[in-house]
Amino acid sequence: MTDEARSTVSLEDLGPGVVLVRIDRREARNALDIPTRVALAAAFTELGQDDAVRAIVLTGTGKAFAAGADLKDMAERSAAEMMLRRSHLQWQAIQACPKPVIAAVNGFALGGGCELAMHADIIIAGESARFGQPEIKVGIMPGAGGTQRMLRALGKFKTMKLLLTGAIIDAAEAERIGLVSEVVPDSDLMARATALALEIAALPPLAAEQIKEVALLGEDIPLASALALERKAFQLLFATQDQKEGMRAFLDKRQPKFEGR
Ligand code: CO8
Repeated sequence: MTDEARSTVSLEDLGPGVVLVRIDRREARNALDIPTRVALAAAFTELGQDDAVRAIVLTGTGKAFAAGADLKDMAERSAAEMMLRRSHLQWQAIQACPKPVIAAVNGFALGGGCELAMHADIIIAGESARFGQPEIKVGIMPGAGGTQRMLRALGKFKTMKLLLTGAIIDAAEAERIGLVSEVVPDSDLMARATALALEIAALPPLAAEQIKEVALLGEDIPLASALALERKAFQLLFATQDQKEGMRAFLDKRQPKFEGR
């Protein structure tokens, strides 16, 4: 990660196996400019390869989780300039992270910010969080997976209403329609996201990675293939020491000690 990028994305240890990724461009409501996106991609690539990391919490700073792509930086760009940014490669780095990711949404998650939250596996929202894909209001459309991830998460009719109106919804509504996993008081947000991450981090990490990979890949392939993928991954976990330890500990009526092997 470059020094410039480090200034908007920082990493912090939250306890055994858990790392916090924090975006801090608070003066721009954490708008995702290029250095920030490059830094996020680098962070997720680095953490995804680190065996000691078992769960990641992603949050913003101040009033926003992230207010979307940086409109100041995009307003006068040509289509060719946008293509040459190849920003899908940065998003892919987050999508490809094999570790469980929890988004702790602390405020506005709009446009690319809502899309960033939807890259996570679990979304915990503070009660003052706001979600939306307002791109249509500035003459564009979601470009980081919003049309597809939201459709898969919410179904057609909730998604199309949000995409076509650009409406911004509150955390309670987001929970009601299935866009977030859980809503908590703002003051409890980081404690709840951290506790959940620590809970997951204490579980067998190879099982967690297989669950994530199979659930996400399986969503887009025919059911019979997805079930076969699930079966193979299930069988593969019998090659791990953690499977032996988990089942023996249950039978011995003791706490398991998982090693991630
Ligand atoms: N880009 C650049 N600057 C921003 C952005 C943004 N998305 N959002 C806020 N800012 C800046 C403001 O310009 C302002 O700067 P300045 O002090 O220099 O005037 C500062 O942040 C504070 O903003 P506000 O005064 O507006 O703060 P409020 O608390 O009153 O309002 C809002 C916060 C509601 C978040 C408001 O700022 C807002 O509506 N922002 C724009 C939201 C938006 O339209 N997002 C979608 C952008 S398009 C997009 O994301 C496309 C994604 C495509 C692919 C993904 C690529 C990353």
